[in-house]
Amino acid sequence: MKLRKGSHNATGLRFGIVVAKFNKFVTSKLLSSCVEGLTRHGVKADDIEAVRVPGAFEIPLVARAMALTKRFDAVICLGAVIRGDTPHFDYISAETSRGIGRAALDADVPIIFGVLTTHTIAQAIERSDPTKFNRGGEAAKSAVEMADVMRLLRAGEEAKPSAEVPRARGAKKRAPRRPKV
Ligand code: INI
Repeated sequence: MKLRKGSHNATGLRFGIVVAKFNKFVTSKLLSSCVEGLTRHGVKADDIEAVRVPGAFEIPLVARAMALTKRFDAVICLGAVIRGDTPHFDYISAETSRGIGRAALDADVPIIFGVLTTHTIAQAIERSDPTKFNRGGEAAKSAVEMADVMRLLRAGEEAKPSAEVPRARGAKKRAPRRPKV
């Protein structure tokens, strides 16, 4: 069995970040922990590009556009959707998570869901606290791992000759091609 695992060394990899301005008192902390996390994994400041959007709802479109440029090994989405008294939270959080998932599949690039969806402001503050478990730092770690997993898989695709793919049972071995003269 071959076990493919992404490493946590991201030297030379490039990352895009999309961060929502809504609930900035939370998202600014997510952003700083995310950048710090990437840097700790060896990413250079010049290899990180961040784009601000009004709110979480706008994240998927921009994340998709960034990923489609193919300039980034992974794109990280940061935001904070906090429940209020109306159903607004449900619409924004559902659309944001669905859109981010779809964007990753459309662009074929890892897009990381670093968007907090919390019942209370206190929960959002706790999850963005740089001294505790912080979603921004966690998103950076996931991005580095996913970028490396995809790099490994793609390198494998290029390197693996078709003969290594097991033949279906009963399939005949192909005669070698005669060289053209
Ligand atoms: N955007 C957020 O990022 N978080 C929220 O909690 C939020 N709430 O609760 O309204 C929010 N709304 C704005 C939304 O994301 C869009 O920016 C807006 O609807 C314009 O499209």
